[in-house]
Amino acid sequence: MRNVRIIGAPTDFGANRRGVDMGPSAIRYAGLADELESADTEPMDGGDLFVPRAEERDPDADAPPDGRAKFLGETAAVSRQLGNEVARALSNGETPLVLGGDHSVAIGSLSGTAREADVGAVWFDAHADLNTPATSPSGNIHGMPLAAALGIDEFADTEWANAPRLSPENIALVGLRSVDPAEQELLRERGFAAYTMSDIDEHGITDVVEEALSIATEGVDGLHVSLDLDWLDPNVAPGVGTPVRGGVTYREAHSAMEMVADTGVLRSMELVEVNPTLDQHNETAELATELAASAFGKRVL
Ligand code: 4U7
Ligand code: MN
Ligand code: MN
Ligand code: MN
Repeated sequence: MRNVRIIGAPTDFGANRRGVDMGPSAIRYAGLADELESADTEPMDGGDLFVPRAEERDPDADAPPDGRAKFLGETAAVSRQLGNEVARALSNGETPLVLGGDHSVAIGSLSGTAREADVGAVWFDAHADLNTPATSPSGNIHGMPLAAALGIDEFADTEWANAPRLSPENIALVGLRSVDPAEQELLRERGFAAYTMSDIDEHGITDVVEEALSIATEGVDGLHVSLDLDWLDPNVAPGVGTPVRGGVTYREAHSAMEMVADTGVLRSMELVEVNPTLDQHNETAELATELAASAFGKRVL
């Protein structure tokens, strides 16, 4: 039986709408542990990491020389902690399930999961999260984690962000519908496997996710799944900070997560960007728990 190590990372300073720091609580209250048990796994809750409050810090205290990355020092501290927790869980034979928090927590998950093994990743998100401090329109680090983990540009020598064994050829982004100009250029130049909502319209969710998973798992030891709840349409996932219309449906999302389970190589996962203050009756957190169960192998029959 798979032991799932739940690690809460209640950040919200990586995003500009406050409230995603309540994500870990909302996801737990929505019944995460029961859902994971129904997927025949053994949930082990490690509690939450210490995360400073935005109110007590100056967002620009550690601003980079060019461009903007708000709360850079705080993000570095959380990433280091989380990287170590993820690596520790893996070395105990557990599967880390990180609960965000905003998507900047992916920096820590990726750095921890790609420390002792070659790892590929699928990024289920409306956004590409490939900005850097110089290209970011917002300065919010939740729009930068993939660039940070890959050491792109200004992130080349931020050692806390580095995911040493994450290979760029094994990254696939799925469900894109809001991509900034600099991100478009990066996606084209570096040749990441990127699938837009139009690709899903045209080829269907199963073909797209099958291709994404085969790219992400080719020749690596394990798969990291980053699930930003804004991947789904805001009609089914209203409780997110940066909703974008035209996302995947409830069934498409489950289908994708079931395909993740079928790879048999899921190594680590995160559920991010759940914002209970914008939600209706905690339904986005509930959805997150159900999708996690599907990814961990829950089946009807
Ligand atoms: B999320 C944005 F400009 N690209 O960088 C930015 F549109 O983790 C949004 O995917 C980032 O929710 C969204 O600020 C980050 C913006
Ligand atoms: Mn994201
Ligand atoms: Mn997003
Ligand atoms: Mn096509």
